[in-house]
Amino acid sequence: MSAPDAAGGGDGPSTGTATHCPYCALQCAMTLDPAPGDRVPVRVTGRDFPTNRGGLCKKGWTSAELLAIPDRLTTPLVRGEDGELQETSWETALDTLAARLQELRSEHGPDAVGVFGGGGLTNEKAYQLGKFARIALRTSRIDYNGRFCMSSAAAASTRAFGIDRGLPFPLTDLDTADTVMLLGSNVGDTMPPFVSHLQGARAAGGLLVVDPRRSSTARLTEDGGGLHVQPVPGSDLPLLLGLCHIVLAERLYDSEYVAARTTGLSTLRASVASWWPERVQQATGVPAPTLRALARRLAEGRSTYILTGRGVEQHADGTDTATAAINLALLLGLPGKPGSGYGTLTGQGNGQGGREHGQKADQLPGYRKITDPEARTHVASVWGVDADAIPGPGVPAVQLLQSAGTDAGVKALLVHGSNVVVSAPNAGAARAALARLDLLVVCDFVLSETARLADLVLPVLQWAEEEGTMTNLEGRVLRRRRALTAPEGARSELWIMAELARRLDAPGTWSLDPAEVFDELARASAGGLADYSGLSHVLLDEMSERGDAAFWPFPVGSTGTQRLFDDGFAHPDGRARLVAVRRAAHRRTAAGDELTLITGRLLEHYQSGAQTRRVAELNDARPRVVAQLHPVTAADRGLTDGGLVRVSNTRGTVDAVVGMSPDIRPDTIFLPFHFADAESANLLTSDAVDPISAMPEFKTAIVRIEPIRSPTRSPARGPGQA
Ligand SMILES: Nc1nc2c(c(=O)[nH]1)N[C@H]1C(S)=C(S)[C@@H](COP(=O)(O)OP(=O)(O)OC[C@H]3O[C@@H](n4cnc5c(=O)[nH]c(N)nc54)[C@H](O)[C@@H]3O)O[C@H]1N2
Ligand SMILES: Nc1nc2c(c(=O)[nH]1)N[C@H]1C(S)=C(S)[C@@H](COP(=O)(O)OP(=O)(O)OC[C@H]3O[C@@H](n4cnc5c(=O)[nH]c(N)nc54)[C@H](O)[C@@H]3O)O[C@H]1N2
Ligand code: SF4
Ligand SMILES: [Mo]
Repeated sequence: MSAPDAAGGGDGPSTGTATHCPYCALQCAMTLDPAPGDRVPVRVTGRDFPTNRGGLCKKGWTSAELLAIPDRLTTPLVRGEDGELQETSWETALDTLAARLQELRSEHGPDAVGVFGGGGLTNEKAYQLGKFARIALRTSRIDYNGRFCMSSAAAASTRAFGIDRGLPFPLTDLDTADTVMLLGSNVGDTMPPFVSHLQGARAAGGLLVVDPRRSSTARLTEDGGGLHVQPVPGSDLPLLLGLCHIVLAERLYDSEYVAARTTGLSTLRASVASWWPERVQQATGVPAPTLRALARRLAEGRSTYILTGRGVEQHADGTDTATAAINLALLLGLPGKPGSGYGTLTGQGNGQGGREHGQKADQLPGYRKITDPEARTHVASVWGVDADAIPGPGVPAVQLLQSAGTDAGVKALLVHGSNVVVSAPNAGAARAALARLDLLVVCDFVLSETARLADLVLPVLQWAEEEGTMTNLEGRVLRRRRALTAPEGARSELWIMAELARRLDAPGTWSLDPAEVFDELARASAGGLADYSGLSHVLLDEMSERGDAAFWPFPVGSTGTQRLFDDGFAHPDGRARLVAVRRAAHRRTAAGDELTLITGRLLEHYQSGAQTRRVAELNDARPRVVAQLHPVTAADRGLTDGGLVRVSNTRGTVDAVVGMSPDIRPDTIFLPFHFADAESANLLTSDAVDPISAMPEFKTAIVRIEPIRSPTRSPARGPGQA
């Protein structure tokens, strides 16, 4: 790698490059300085910034390792006749790919080619990918991994508020809160610097955590008299229906606010009438007095926030559950009232921007609907095509993957920024679907497990090697800056799209300059819900020099929007909708000796682990999959701490190390999903989806466990790691 060019960045005293972490949506600010002679090309320092206040988690501190990984891809790889991936030139790779795409298109029609994007892509790449799919490939079949992440919360926010910005307020608003309820969110591990924003609530004894595990976040309730409730996994909907019931029955709700700012109270009231606390206790395992205490604490707070994470959203009833959380917040009069609110914690680095600019099957840039004729006309004019040239809505991620290679599905798939064979639900079936494809193309900078299956692998730039923008969990648009030159051979995805578009005779312009692509994105988003039209790279740089923040919507002539709901909600009448939701009539629960499997994250690993399993310090700390099990459950099945357990169901089998811990319910087992192949938790998860959002059921599966008497592998690490 060549020397860093230490340009840019004003927020710190350092001369280095001011940028943000490659991983999660907190987008902690960091400075990258040249580290000559060191193994890593740049040194990472935390930079003062509202979300992280100079702090970084372990993943952030070690992120420069990624730039120096020994197995970095720098040459296109094509599957040879011997079945192995072998090096090829860019020219050959792109010529062959374009020809093959054209063949498949003329044989089966344009929808035979699909695109799978990612919430880690910059806004520029996400935007360009949506455009590339629609007018270069002319396919409707594009979706992305945000479907696995934010789709339920997004659907719930959209129907309640008319808009979806994960946090409709700056994160620092939480600092002075005295009451914060976190539902299915483990920020202690998933966004460690976030915890500093919970100080006020902790000090006031108002941190309320709902999680079937005593997670590191749940533990934060122990010092200040907060409350942790440990419901049966997947029972959050009845829990929230019950809290709404209590709030209404005990007249704890804000009747003035509800009358002035919402619609739908009478239907909501009827829908929760039968969810009295004793019935909820039965459904959730949470004692009725605790439910009452929770409701009262929420209502008593001077400054109260309700926040949801994936634990409540990644279910087949995730949209309704998030909706029930919003209903509770609305009854309490929180959204849009100073010092209180509702939000969902976006996960991926650009999980927010990634869901605004057209990677989603039903979406055009600016959070526009692809079925809206006006939106189509506007975007078509920016793209330089007729509105008719833009295909209609495609299919959501699970369907896109699982139908691959069938008559109804795509024959080719281009993957940008996701390691789907590890992270998709029912991973065995997903892998089989990918194997049916005529053509799998993966753009990545490492040979991820998905790239290993590809017919063609294209090596791309990473994080500190390119310019761009990210939109963090608050809707704050940030500059990601280049700190060093990419290794010879790796190419920007903007370049790949431009080269393919040219070979496919696509209309439109295909700039290689992220600043230009951003300007086009800004024009395409103008007038949409997520309006970026007043922004540019230059303005963002100037604003960060001054310490100003750019929250969308940011139309031309504005200064952006820190708090979304001060003057009303985004429905035409300005009111939020209370949406009555019901518990699904039937959901199979664990019976007999079955357990409920929940899945989630560890501090040290990120997502499919494609990146963090390559960082020595992180991988040494968590080298393999550990199943968190209650000691009583373990003893009952003859399992010992550090021994091996086989976890299985009709979909698959995972062998894991037993990590005994009293922090989990005895009827529940937890597996992190960061590990691959035979250790992949998703071999066990179901691809049943939420009917509204198409979010898969990652957070509850039914499994059986048994000890493995004669271990095939010896555990690499000792006990207690789950
Ligand atoms: N270290 C690390 N940090 C990350 C990521 C990562 O992979 N690793 N990924 C980023 C991304 S993309 C995301 S989306 C976020 C996710 O951030 P979180 O939502 O905080 O992460 P999870 O661990 O998936 O789930 C949170 C909690 O939900 C609980 N849970 C499971 N089932 C249920 C249930 O039925 N009900 C309730 N109430 N809780 C349940 C789990 O026990 C877990 O503690 O993290 C981001 N940050
Ligand atoms: N069981 C279970 N499964 C889950 C979840 C769960 O809680 N439980 N959570 C779900 C959630 S919330 C999410 S967000 C998904 C995430 O799961 P994935 O979509 O698999 O996410 P990553 O592991 O981040 O994969 C990103 C891949 O893209 C590469 N990459 C990074 N940046 C770029 C880029 O700019 N361009 C390109 N082309 N490639 C890039 C990385 O090297 C990596 O291989 O997993 C979902 N799966
Ligand atoms: S919390 Fe997220 S953004 Fe911050 S350093 Fe850790 S991974 Fe990076
Ligand atoms: Mo996510």
